[in-house]
Amino acid sequence: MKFSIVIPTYNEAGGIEKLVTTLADVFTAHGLDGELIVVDDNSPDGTGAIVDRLAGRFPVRCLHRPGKLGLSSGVIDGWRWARAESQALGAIDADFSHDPQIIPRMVQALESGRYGLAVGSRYVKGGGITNWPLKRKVTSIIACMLAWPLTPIRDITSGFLLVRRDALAGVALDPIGFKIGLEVAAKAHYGKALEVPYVFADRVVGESKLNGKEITNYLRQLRRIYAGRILGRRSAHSAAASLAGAPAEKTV
Ligand SMILES: Nc1nc2c(ncn2[C@@H]2O[C@H](COP(=O)(O)OP(=O)(O)O)[C@@H](O)[C@H]2O)c(=O)[nH]1
Ligand SMILES: [Mg+2]
Repeated sequence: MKFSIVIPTYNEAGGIEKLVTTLADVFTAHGLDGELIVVDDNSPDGTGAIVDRLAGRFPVRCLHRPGKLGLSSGVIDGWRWARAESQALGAIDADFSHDPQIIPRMVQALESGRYGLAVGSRYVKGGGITNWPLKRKVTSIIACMLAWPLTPIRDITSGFLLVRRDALAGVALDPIGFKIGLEVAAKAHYGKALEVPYVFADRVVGESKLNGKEITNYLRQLRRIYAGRILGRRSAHSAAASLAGAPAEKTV
């Protein structure tokens, strides 16, 4: 199965080359036909230029956006830009928090035909979190619990996922905030989902972009999804964007 994985970046110059080469090695070692799409929001540290230099040697392309437009909207724009042959679309953070070594299992899950969505999960047996402060662990668990009524997926705030492309057909994904995994899990037509355990490691290079605004965005996103469910509609918000069409350069 051919697939495309988006890496959203904002100031990830310290680790992006290592991540691209590591992912390319994983693809080669497992005979996987994966494409990498870095969506860079004009990072002041030059992340996008680094990726452009890697593009000839590795299966990677960079979508340059003009400014910081948000994580979820970056993933959605990257998916729109994915090569036509890819039957699955994914996302992984640029900071090595998500373990690239589980990608072959995620691909296998979709290839088996039993699952339409594979989620890298901290909250199933075998998964976990290292070196996160207690405050962040508690915030993450509460964030997940707020979404548990929506799906059986435990790690609903995970941004590490692979989904069948056809599961997104006609689905209006809301580009708000950080939690693209929640959008997909709550709205896409994927049938069954598999949570693949991994141990989340806090970044060692660069800085987290999660802030109070993103926490508010998450609560707004949840409110829209719950409202959509209650009203019997898939999405309750007019800003929602389907995957059809070219990636927006400004707002989605
Ligand atoms: N393109 C883009 N990427 C972003 C943006 N905000 C965060 N990211 C990327 O999204 C990923 C997760 O962000 P991070 O700061 O590590 O969040 P945390 O893991 O929740 O602390 C990283 O690869 C970031 O570089 C954004 O506004 N635009
Ligand atoms: Mg991170």
